[in-house]
Order: sequence, then structure tokens, then C-alpha cells
Amino acid sequence: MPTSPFKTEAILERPLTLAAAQLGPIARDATRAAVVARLVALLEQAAARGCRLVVFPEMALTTFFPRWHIDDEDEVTAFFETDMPNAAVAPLFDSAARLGIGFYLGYCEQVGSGEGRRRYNTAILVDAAGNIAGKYRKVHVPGNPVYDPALKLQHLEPWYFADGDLGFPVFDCLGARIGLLICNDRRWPEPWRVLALQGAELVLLGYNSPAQLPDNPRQNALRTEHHQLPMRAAAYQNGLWVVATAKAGHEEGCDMMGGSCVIAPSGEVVAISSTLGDELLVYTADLALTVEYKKFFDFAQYRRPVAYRLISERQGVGEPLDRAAWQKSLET
Ligand code: CDV
Repeated sequence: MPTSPFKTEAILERPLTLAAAQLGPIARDATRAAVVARLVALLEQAAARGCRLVVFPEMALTTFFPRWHIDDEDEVTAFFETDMPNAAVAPLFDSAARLGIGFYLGYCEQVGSGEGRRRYNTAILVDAAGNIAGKYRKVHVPGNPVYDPALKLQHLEPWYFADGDLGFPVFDCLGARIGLLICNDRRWPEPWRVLALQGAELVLLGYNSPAQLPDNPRQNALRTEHHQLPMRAAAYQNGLWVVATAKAGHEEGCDMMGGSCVIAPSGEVVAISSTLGDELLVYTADLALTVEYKKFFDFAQYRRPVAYRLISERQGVGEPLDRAAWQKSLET
């Protein structure tokens, strides 16, 4: 693949040294203390290598339990955090503040209790002083809302989690405008564009993606391609950097993809993990590189929202609009 010349430029205008902190498998019975110790170890490595921002995976504190239908409500509840930060994650927040490193952390969030209880697949952005600077709740929650014995691979996220209700916010943090996404979000073009319309320069994303799809086996050989393709396109079309971090490896009988990566606004994958275990992938991104691509795709000049109206008005595929309907939609 041809590469753009920016990699050889010695002087970066707005450098931000960041890292994807990939995790290997987390056991179903792993304690929070054991997991947080692994996160802190990666943070220490990041500090030693000059990082200012570390991106942990989706659901970084627990195993990916939506692969099971769990009846035991106490076991399910134990996967969720009711407060953030809390005593279990305090060592992570304390270390980050001491080291002056910001981080993205995916976790399972429970709001309230009893009948009114809500559960979300959530990511937070923590600044270099250890304060929560932003929160996002996963909007594209894939899989089945109920257990389906016909499926070879269960993915019961909608059974456990409500759709995110915070939209796609951006946060000014660490000298960058940052958006947060979670796993399946990366496969859809809309969230990237909504973030870019708010000036996002850097999008952070954690994921748990099975390495094989036994119910769609023809896609198995393309898993890495289907992981990178939408993010590379999104980086290029929106002029932004992407850091995507996996929970990888053989987790409780399921092979999870690695391939944590950093993608430049050129659409190039500029760094990629090489293991399926705990691994720190460090890269110094030049935020100034976003400018060239944001100018190339000058939204203010070239976008035609009126012509795209169907995207926000229609959810699934419907009948073609006839000419009169198009005309009407362009006029109103
Ligand atoms: N955690 C995820 O959202 N995983 C999905 C699975 C269902 C394919 C993904 O898009 O990778």
C-alpha cells in the first residue's frame, strides 16, 4: 500500500503521544483488583514511554459477559459499576493523576436500582488530573435481545444494555477535540460524521470483537478487513485520528480479535498491535495533520444536508422516493 510522506517529516506541529492499551483475556471470575492492576501496569509503561493519553478497551474491567445468558442476577450486577470512580478503580485514577496521563476506559454502568434501574455500555474520558472530562454511552448495541438457541454465537448485548442516551458528544481535553465511540459504532458512518461536524480531531474506541462469526462464516476471513475498513474510511472522510483498542485473545472459550491500531487522517494504519495479550501500542500523532483533510473535505462548502434528509428521517430501507417526493423534500 502506498504511504503518504508525512511519516518522514521530523517536525510535528501538534504532537500528542498516545497509546492503545490492548488487554488480553479477562476471566469470568477475575477480581476488579486483578484487572485494575493490569491497567495500572500498562499505564506505568505508557508513562515511561512519554504517553499523555491511553485508550483501554470496551468493558475493560470485566470479561465480555454478553456472550452468555446469565440468570443469576447477583452475578450480572457484579459486572456493573454504580459509581465512577469507585474504590476498585481508585488505583487507576490515582496512578493516572500521579503520572499526568489521560485515559479512555470502557465499563458497564448501572444507574439507579430496582424498577427504574438503567444499564449502559459506557466509556469515559479522564483528563491528566484524574477528573472525568467526558462520558459516552454506546448507541449501536448489537446482537440479540433474547437468548436464541439457534445461534452458534450468542451476543446478548441488548438483553443487558439500553441504547446510549447521550448522543455523540465531543470533549476538549489534552489539547485535542476528542470523540468517544464503542466497538460496533465503528462500523456505522453516521457517528463519525456527527463527531466530525463538532470538530472532532481524535476519536477513541474500545472493542470486544469475536475473531470468527460462526453464524456468518463467509466473513471470517475478512474480520480484520471489516474492522479496519470503516475506521480508515471514517478517518479520511472526516479528517481525524483514530485509536482503536481491543480486548483480545482466547477469553472464556471465545477467540477475540486483536488488531488494536492507530489510524491517521490520511486513512493509513500507522501502528498496529502484534500480540493477543496485554500490549501497549505507542504512537505520536500530529493533530495538525487533520487540517489538510478537513480542508479537502470542506464540510461548509460541499456538504448538502437537505439532500441527505432521508438519512435522519428513515431508519430502515423503504420504497424509493418518487421525483415529486424528492422535490418536496428539497423544498421544505
Ligand atoms: N462488542 C461489540 O459491539 N461487538 C460487535 C460484534 C457483535 C460483532 C462488533 O461489531 O465487533
